[in-house]
Amino acid sequence: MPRRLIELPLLRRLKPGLYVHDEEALNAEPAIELLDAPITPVDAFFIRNNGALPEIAATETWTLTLDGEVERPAIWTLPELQHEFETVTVTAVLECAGNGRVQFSPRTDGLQWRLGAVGCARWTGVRLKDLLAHAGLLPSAVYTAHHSPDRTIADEAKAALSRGLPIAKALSDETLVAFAMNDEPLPRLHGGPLRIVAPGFPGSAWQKWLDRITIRSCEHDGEKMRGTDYRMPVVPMRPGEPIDESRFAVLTDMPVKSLVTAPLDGFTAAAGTPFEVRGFAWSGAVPVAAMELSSDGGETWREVALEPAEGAFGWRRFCKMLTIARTGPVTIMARARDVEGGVQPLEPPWNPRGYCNNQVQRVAGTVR
Ligand SMILES: Nc1nc2c(c(=O)[nH]1)N[C@H]1C(S)=C(S)[C@@H](COP(=O)(O)O)O[C@H]1N2
Ligand SMILES: [Mo]
Repeated sequence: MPRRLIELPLLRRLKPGLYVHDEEALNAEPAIELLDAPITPVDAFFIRNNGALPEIAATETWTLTLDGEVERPAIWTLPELQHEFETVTVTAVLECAGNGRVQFSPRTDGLQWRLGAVGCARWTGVRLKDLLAHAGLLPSAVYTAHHSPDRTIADEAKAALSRGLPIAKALSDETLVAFAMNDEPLPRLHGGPLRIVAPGFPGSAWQKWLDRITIRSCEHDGEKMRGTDYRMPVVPMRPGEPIDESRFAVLTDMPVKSLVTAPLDGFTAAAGTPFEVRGFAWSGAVPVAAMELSSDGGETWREVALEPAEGAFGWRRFCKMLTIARTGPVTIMARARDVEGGVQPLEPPWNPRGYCNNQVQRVAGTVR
């Protein structure tokens, strides 16, 4: 299918240095060192597509329809949205639920993401709740359904992804219909002209190329909302256990997590000489409380300071000078804790599709 591969040079030009997992649907992630900035630049931001990139007509002719369980269905062009509703900016982490999947053992289906399917950006748009208020939600409204023109690679008739939000999340202040990323028009690779921004929810809930929102009276059951797609077992499962899909629930808030952006795996440090350990901590709905590092295989942990986030859904930087006296191999371990006591585990809870791996990160190096 050569017409899809045409997009690969575009990706290489716009995002040099990303590791491309899949050329047909364009899935790519940056090396960890590219994530060492408080606001992830667009050219370092991962891309996740479940289908082919859609053909996008000019931004000015793009429309968003809102219908379903509402009193007054509506349709807006992008300029109309921008003029009729207040524009707000939210800084938020966008993370694919499959980020870190490669660390699951036994291996699970799905793209074998390393640790780079995450970034923190400034998202600008209108509040979804303002659009819903304008249309007037009926009492029967319980879920949103989001639609886009992108189609599955194997089947042109099938939507690549159609996800939705519980109505409470749709009505939250932070949930946007966004048209800009890092103060620039939302790039096409990130869903421009319009996408959902659902801070704290997995990336799959951040529908790209949004052209219709239908309000539903039941949980949405669109593409990638059924079976084990972006759903987790309600009670933890053992590998090999039979799958009972009725005991799976849609992924909502992401767990507490952190990323060490320096030093990198394979680093060397001089004995007795300080070197900097730094990175970010974030979580879904429950705020981050603390960040801890260990350099002795997890025997002892020391708390390190976290800088304030840019808003409730941004990530928080930590920077700590470490000095290790003894020469030989060393592993730095990092874990964040949330205000409810949730902490990154040593082993991620295994699940059939490899979602939500928030295991303690290990960075191995040598002290000389
Ligand atoms: N229309 C559409 N929206 C989508 C997807 C998709 O395949 N199609 N993928 C989702 C998933 S799984 C993720 S992780 C994020 C990734 O957003 P990004 O490509 O801007 O990083 O987009 C989400 N929105
Ligand atoms: Mo994702």
